[in-house]
Amino acid sequence: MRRLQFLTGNMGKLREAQYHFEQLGIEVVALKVDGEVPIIVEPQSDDLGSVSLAKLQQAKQFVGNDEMIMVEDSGLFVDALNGFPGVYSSNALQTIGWGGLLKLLSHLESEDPHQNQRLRSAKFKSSVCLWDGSVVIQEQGVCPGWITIHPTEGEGFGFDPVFAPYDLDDSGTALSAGISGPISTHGVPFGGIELEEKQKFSHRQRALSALVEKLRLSAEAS
Ligand code: ITT
Repeated sequence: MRRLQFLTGNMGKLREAQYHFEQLGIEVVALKVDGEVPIIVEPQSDDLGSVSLAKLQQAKQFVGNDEMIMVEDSGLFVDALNGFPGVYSSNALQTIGWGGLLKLLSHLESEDPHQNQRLRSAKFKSSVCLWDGSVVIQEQGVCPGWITIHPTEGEGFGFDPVFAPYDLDDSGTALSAGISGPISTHGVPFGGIELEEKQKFSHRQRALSALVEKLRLSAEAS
C-alpha cells in the first residue's frame, strides 16, 4: 500500500482524507517530525491556493524523495460577511466559534426556509497540494450552502454543526439556493449526517477527487 504523509494538525481533516484515499489503496498518515506536527510558516494571503502551495514547499524537506506529501487548506466564506472568516476560519473558530458566527448572522432570519438559504449563503472552499515525489499537483473544491439558524451536534468537526450544503442534481452538481434536488441533506447541517453522506457534497472530497484524477493521468503519461 502506498503511503501519503498529510501535513495537518486537524484530526477531522485527517479522517476525511483517510476515508477518501483508503478506497484507492493509499494509506494517509499525519506527517510528524520527532512525534510532532512540524511548525510551518503560514503566509498572509487571502488566496487559499497560495497558502497551501507555500506550506507544501516548506514541508517537502521533511519527507524522503520517493514519498508523497499533501497539504490542504480550507475556509468558510460567508457572503453576508463579505467572505469572512475565509482564510481566517481556523482563527475565527478558536475565538468566536460557530456560536459567534450564528450571532453575527442573527439579523438574517426568515420564516421561509428557502429564503434563509439565500440570506445566509456561504461556501466551503478547499485547496489541496500534493508532491508525488517528482511534481506538485494542486486542485480546488467548493461546496456551496448556507449557515443554518440552529446548530446540530453529532458527527463532524469545525463549522459542521452550522453549515448545510445546497442540494445536488443527479450528476452531483450543486443547485442554487432554495432549489430542491435528488441529493439532499434536507436542511440538516454536515454535523448531523454521516461522513459517507458528507462526502457527496464536501469541498475536500471534490478537491481530493480532482487531485487523484490528475495523479492518475500523470502516472499514465509517464
Ligand atoms: P491544518 O492543521 O491542516 O492547517 P486547520 O484546522 O488549521 O488544519 P484549515 O485552515 O484548513 O484547518 O481550516 C480552517 C477552518 O475551517 C478550521 O477551523 C477547520 O476546522 C474548518 N473546516 C475546514 N473544513 C471543514 C469542514 O469540512 N467542516 C467543518 N469545518 C471545516
